[in-house]
Amino acid sequence: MLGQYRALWLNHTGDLEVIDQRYLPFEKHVRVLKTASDACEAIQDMTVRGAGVIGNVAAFGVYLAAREFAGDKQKITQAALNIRGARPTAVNLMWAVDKMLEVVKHSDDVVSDCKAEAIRQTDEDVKRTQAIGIIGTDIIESIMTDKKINQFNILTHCNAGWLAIVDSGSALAPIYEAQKRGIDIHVWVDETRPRNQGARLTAWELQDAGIKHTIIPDNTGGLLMQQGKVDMVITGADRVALNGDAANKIGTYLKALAAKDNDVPFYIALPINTFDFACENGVSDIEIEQRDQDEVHNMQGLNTAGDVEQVRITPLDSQAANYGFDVTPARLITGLITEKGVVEPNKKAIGKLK
Ligand code: RI2
Repeated sequence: MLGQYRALWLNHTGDLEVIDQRYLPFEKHVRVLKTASDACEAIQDMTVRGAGVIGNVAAFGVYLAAREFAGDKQKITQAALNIRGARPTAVNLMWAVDKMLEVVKHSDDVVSDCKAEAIRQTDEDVKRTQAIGIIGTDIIESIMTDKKINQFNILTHCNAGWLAIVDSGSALAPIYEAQKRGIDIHVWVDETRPRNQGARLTAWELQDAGIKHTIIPDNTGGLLMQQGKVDMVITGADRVALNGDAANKIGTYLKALAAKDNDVPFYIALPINTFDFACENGVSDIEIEQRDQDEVHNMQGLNTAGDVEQVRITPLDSQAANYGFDVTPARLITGLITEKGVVEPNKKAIGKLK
């Protein structure tokens, strides 16, 4: 298995190796990152993605800068700030770089201390995701008991699995834990246009783990909820504000609206470093990334000869808009599943986690 369920690792020369997620599920490529600008580019071009893994690659990127600039704190800091600006929405990126900058500031052995801190941050994520898995699965079990059902249908959007945060993901962590507990679980996988992280990455992860799943076009969830075919919606998050509003992949908000209208529990799973305690109001204050319109115009897939090919799917002269994220208001969220337990989406409860 690629990366043994980690999306990134250091190789024997101290370079960072990452699974190049742009090629999955058709091809398996590992990309080697040797410099801070390699790390920055890998975040921007979405070689790596997912809030947690973006944070980890950023942290290792600062270590790569420390190595490249032989401990020159001024140059390392400039490189770290470039990485910090690589993508605007996922707050784990800023959180990780700020921690690294603290290390840079106070260290007498910057290269080795940066390396140790990046490893520590990544290892901490493993523990966080495992706790999220256990807490989330307890919720699944209690819904199953209440509804007296033997099979659990869960809907997820985008990819918040081990490719997104090591090593069992945020939203997918309870699904992996449910499988371990022998729960009969089935996952509705939103394809997640335009980059198809659901159809390409979540489906790949679930297939690899032997978990039952069905890929659905993004607009299918409402119908399935009306028909009683969804017991819970769970997604990851890129940034959650102090008031409980949650930024996640574009389309999440519409799923939350449909869930509310159909009394389906809607949970967001996130490690505590995905909270932005300085952001009072998510809907008005979280910056939404806008990406190149070519991601909407073009799709990549296997042609009939079995080769990966990119095709244009829109009229040549049409314009497209490509907003990467939306913000789900706290009032639509049933609960925030964190490594410290289930947190109510409001300022009072979130403020206690600071
Ligand atoms: P974790 C993704 O964005 C999605 O919004 C997804 O829910 C999130 O990152 C997962 O991150 P993108 O980076 O919460 O694919 O699992 O644009 O860390």
